[in-house]
Amino acid sequence: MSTSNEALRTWIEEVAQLTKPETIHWCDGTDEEYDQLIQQMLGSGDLLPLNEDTYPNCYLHRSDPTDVARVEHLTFVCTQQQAAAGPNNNWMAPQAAHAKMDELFAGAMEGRTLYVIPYCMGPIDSPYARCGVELTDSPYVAANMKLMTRMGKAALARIEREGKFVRGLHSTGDLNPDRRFVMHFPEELLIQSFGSGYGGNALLGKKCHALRIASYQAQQEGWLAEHMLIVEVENPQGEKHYLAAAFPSACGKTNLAMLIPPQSHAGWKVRTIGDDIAWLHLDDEGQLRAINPESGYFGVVPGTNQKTNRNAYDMIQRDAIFTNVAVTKNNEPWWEDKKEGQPDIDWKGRSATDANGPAAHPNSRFTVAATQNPCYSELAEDPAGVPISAIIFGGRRRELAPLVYEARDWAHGVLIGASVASETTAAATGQVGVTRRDPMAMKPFCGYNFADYWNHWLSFSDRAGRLPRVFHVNWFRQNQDGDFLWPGFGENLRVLRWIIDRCEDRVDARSTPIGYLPQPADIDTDGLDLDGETLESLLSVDRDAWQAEMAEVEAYFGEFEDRVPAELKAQRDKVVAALADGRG
Ligand code: SAT
Ligand code: MN
Repeated sequence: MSTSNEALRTWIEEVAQLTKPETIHWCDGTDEEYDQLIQQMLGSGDLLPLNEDTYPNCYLHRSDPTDVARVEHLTFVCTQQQAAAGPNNNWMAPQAAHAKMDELFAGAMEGRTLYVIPYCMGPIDSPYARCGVELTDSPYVAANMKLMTRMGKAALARIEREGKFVRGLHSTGDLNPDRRFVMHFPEELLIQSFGSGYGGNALLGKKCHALRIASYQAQQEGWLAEHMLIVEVENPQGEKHYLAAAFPSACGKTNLAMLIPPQSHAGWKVRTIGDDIAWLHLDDEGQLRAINPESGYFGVVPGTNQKTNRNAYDMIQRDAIFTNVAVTKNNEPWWEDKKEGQPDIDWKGRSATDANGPAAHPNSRFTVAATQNPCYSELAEDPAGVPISAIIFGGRRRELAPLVYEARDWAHGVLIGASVASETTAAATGQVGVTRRDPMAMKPFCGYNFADYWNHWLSFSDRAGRLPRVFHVNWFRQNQDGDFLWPGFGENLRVLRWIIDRCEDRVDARSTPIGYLPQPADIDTDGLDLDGETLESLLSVDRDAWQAEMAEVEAYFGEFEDRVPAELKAQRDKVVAALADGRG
């Protein structure tokens, strides 16, 4: 294979000259090619077979123990002006970054195969989709890209038609953490990643392209690239709503996107459009529409069981790649809270009985094609996307944030999104469980200055006909003993119902300084083991704690100095004033 696109041809030649691969393989995206990649990795030991009877076509990949999560401290946005990247990104001057990366990539693919992976993010015929090409020496990346994106011939044809594409260069390198970098050059639509074979560091279509580079493109072109799931909720009368929700990594986006209605909710249907990323565009009528740029899921495995997420549990019984899980004596994949079997060998390949700590890595992952999801929505392939009724922000907060509340209007919603904070998880290297600001759950993923990004969000109120309503949820509120107050999982549908009822103007709400909260009676708790007092505390607003929160938000905004939009500050001041005088 080759290409009629000269820019692509020249780039591949340049990369080949620099990295010196033994051969070049053009990925065509066929199932036969996928099978060959798997066979080859089984031969090299990159993949281990799992029980063929109980887990057909499932494989285990063990990444290097130092390479198990995204590396935010080694991730850079390299714009000409440092201010364009903003305090929310590590920055390096493009020239310096290029020099550093050229040195690392020199000869890096000697004796290896260079895979050329043309891919399309979004339905192949969607005007909202965007293409890219990843060049990598990792067959694991090639196989994962086949599951996660529309990869191969059709994508290449679109690139040749359009001429424009994002370039991504990746090499696993020697996995030395001191020689590991994920560099983004938004102005050149270029990504370069060296020294990691793991998930978001290496599958460049995902966080690097579909979020960091795409957020930059979106600002220029007038749309939004967001860290959001997209879910379809259908009530027993057949009324459908599409919701987009942003939570930080490993806070349950995949679970919410695949929610199974509890028994108390017969007749309700929930279907998944996407579980991690949404691209949002205004259509000609001013309606915000969402596509999922991905075609597969790279989900957290631990905690997945028949009760917490039966859809996910079922869809990873076949045709899945597992990364860093443990295995049982029977050679089945095992993870904490699987509620089935016992670990024999841990994620590092050691006897699980000798290991202290979890047998599966807390950030171990599955990769599967989205079509394997029992509640997959065909609309994930609709070139026009789905109309969004509500945008939901959320974080992991032990205290403070109520179960659910609604913004007064779009601009207030932007404040709510910009103030999102969450306790950190194992999805990124670093300390777990510390609270950090994570605006729109985009802290690790916004490819430009957050202040400009908030401004871009605010600009939608001038352009859209009917904007979605904005909400905030918190499934993670705890009491003093550390017990969760809300049951979560399928029961979260009860909260989505309130959100939908608000969108349809079917329920009123309590006006509070932080926004609209449900009247307790409007959250259906029938059949839940949840007393009135607990519900009250789930829906309470502690004014002192919120004053402190707003002071923190002000200090956080201060990091962005005078670039912070005046409208955003005005929204914050309004909340502070309302808290102070007790107004609603
Ligand atoms: O970025 S990854 O793809 O490794 C997973 C995540 O953090 O959501
Ligand atoms: Mn994510």
